[in-house]
Amino acid sequence: MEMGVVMKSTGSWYDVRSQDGKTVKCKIRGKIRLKGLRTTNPVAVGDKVRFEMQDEETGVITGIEPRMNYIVRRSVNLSRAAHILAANIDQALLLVTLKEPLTLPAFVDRFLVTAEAYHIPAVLIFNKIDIYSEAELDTLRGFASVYWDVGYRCLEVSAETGEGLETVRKLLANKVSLLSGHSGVGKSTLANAVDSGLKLRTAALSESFRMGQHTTTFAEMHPLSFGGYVIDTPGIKGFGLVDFEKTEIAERFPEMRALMSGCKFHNCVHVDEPQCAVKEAVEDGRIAWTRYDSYLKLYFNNEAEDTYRQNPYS
Ligand SMILES: Nc1nc2c(ncn2[C@@H]2O[C@H](COP(=O)(O)OP(=O)(O)OP(=O)(O)O)[C@@H](O)[C@H]2O)c(=O)[nH]1
Ligand SMILES: [Mg+2]
Ligand SMILES: [Zn+2]
Repeated sequence: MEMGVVMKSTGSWYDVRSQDGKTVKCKIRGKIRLKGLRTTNPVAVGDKVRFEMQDEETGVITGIEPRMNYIVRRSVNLSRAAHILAANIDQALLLVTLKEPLTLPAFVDRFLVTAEAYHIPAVLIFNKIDIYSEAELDTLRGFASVYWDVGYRCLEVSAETGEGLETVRKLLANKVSLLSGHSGVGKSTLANAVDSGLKLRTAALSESFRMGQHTTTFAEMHPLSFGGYVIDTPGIKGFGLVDFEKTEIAERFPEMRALMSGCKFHNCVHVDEPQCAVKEAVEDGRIAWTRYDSYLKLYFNNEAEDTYRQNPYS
């Protein structure tokens, strides 16, 4: 028996990197199920697994080590089953662009709420800053300041010009980092730009639209030449939450969590209760209305909003 880490999962085959650094194609033997969690993928990228060689080249996964954490999303339109994006990650980097393509606050907030739920530090990477006009940069910075104020680290970068990439390298070094964000925000391009040893496939937006699919089609973990790993993932459209109690949602907004004890009612859900410290903070601007709006959408399960068409920044 050997131990390894799942680097890639393509349906029924998994690339497992063994401790001596070789990659073995593995299948799963029988049923591997985690208690409680109904997922479309029993084994995810980042999972530490036990495997046995079956023949010279291929192996069989016989068990998974307990996960330190995992980040999960619910398929928005399909089966609504949970999909584990990755397991055992140190941090989640969300790439955000306000154009080409447009990323909405509701999407960012859903992602952050999920990361909070699994206690995974999240960083917002504003990529493609080379394509913004001065006025658009102002809008971008206003948007970023909302998250900065809450306590999230925000970086402005350009995978194209190289701006900000040294900071990204420092952030990634010796950690396992998940790269997430809509299709076309530049996840694979950024990975290639920080580590010239990586040769991930990228494509212009128009191309990937024409192809009707994402350029990156499977999550894959890549070792970085300067230490650590990045997990490049296919772009996601919507981000459905999994298994949340309604009363837990506000706790996933750090700025609401900090004020909740000031609400008159201990079971306040910050919707229409009187003397609600959260609503008061929204009214006087200490909590951003976009964040509160995202909270309400989550609270009322209004998922369609993730993909609406109008541009709230214009
Ligand atoms: N101008 C500019 N273009 C960029 C930047 N980063 C990426 N791009 C371009 O954006 C397009 C999409 O980049 P990808 O890296 O394929 O995007 P992705 O997020 O990996 O997309 P999926 O794999 O479909 O999820 C490509 O044409 C890149 O060249 C940037 O900082 N500035
Ligand atoms: Mg990609
Ligand atoms: Zn309240």
